[in-house]
Amino acid sequence: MKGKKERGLWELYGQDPEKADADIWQRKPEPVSRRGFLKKTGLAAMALAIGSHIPFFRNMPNGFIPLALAKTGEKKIIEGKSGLIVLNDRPVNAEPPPHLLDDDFTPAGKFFVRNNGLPPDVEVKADQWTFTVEGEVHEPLKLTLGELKKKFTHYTHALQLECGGNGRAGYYPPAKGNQWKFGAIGCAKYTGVRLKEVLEAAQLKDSAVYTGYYGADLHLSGNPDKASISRGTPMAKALEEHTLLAWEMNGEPLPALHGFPLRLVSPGWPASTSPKWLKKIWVRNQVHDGMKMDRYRVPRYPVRPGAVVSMEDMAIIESMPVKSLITNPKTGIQIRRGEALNLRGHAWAGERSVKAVHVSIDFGATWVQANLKKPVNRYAWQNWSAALRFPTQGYYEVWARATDSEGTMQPMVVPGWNPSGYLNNAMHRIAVTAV
Ligand SMILES: Nc1nc2c(c(=O)[nH]1)N[C@H]1C(S)=C(S)[C@@H](COP(=O)(O)O)O[C@H]1N2
Ligand SMILES: [Mo]
Repeated sequence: MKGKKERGLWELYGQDPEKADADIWQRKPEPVSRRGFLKKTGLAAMALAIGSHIPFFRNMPNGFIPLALAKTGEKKIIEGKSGLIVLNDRPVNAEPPPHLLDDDFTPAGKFFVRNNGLPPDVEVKADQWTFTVEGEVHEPLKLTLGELKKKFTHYTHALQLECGGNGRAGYYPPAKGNQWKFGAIGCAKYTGVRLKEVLEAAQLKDSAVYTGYYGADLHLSGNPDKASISRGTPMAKALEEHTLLAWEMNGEPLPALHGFPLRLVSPGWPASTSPKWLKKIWVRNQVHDGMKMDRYRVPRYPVRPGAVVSMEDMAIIESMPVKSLITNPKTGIQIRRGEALNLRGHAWAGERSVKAVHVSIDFGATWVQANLKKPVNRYAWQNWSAALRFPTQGYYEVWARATDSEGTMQPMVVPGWNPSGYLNNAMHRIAVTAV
């Protein structure tokens, strides 16, 4: 029989580390206060609830809920994806817990899926897939994927794609939409051609200012005249070297859920600007006004949580902000005191690069600089690692914080509330017990 001490923290409290990120942002104190923990905020009460002494207790921010006590979430499974947490099954939306994102390049089987509508049944051979370039161009194009592959130079880049709503679950009052935690980010190697070269072949008119993208997926209503989503970007983003019309992900044809046979990748921007099952590029003489162009916006100035903000006061999100993840170990690990814990993770910063990652084991009182690699190419996430030792036995948390090339740091707490819950780049943390 196992003694109480040998059973991990997680077993003791019925927590599964894979689910433990659910309330990592401290958004809801209720589940914890129900345990009578907040009422008796004392070292003894907290240590009792966690089942371990907390060496850096005095550094803990007032009212802070230890990760070990965070509320748990639900777990379901979807086909072709191992261990992803399904947030919705119609449309399909699923994300991996952070420790599944440990690979340098995210395999398709672990890559988050965000669908706004119903994916098409692609019946043609990949190379017979057609798409058009129209609007503010002198030479409208209708190309097959086969022709695209023949006519233009191929490039392979590792590119980060993050949903604008990644981290939405951290906002309070809650925003409508998928309650993404940390996993709506991935960095895969995409092979394709530069959108720039295709637009040049179509000869842009001077009036071209914005793109509008259309995919072959159906609106949830089934109405064929309605797009599920149709977003675009200013011309400058479309003309960047790393904006690819891609048909391969990690050396394989794009999987059905990720846009087979052709998608666009606008790296570093909200992934809603990276259409899957691409059928049409409409070059616009104004900001595109397609489906959900009114979404993916944030207030131009800080607003009170829960505020109603008018459309004039909202700006379209462009680059995603600086962020990092701890992908090894998995939260909830137990180690021997004095032994080195090898930490690994990734950091990225939208259009910028990451210049430093720091980690803390004392609730942010002191920080140690991690080893940080350069990106393999612009817009790839950067790998970081650190070896940490824990001075005494007890409950610790490892916090990670990235700083971008302009000196902007990730916030420790959830940043500015916004009505649709975008851009939560608060630090990631894991629970560690030293024995
Ligand atoms: N055609 C089409 N493209 C789309 C979407 C969609 O629903 N339909 N979702 C967008 C959003 S909001 C995101 S976050 C990314 C997700 O890409 P992934 O499913 O390959 O991770 O695809 C984008 N491209
Ligand atoms: Mo998204």
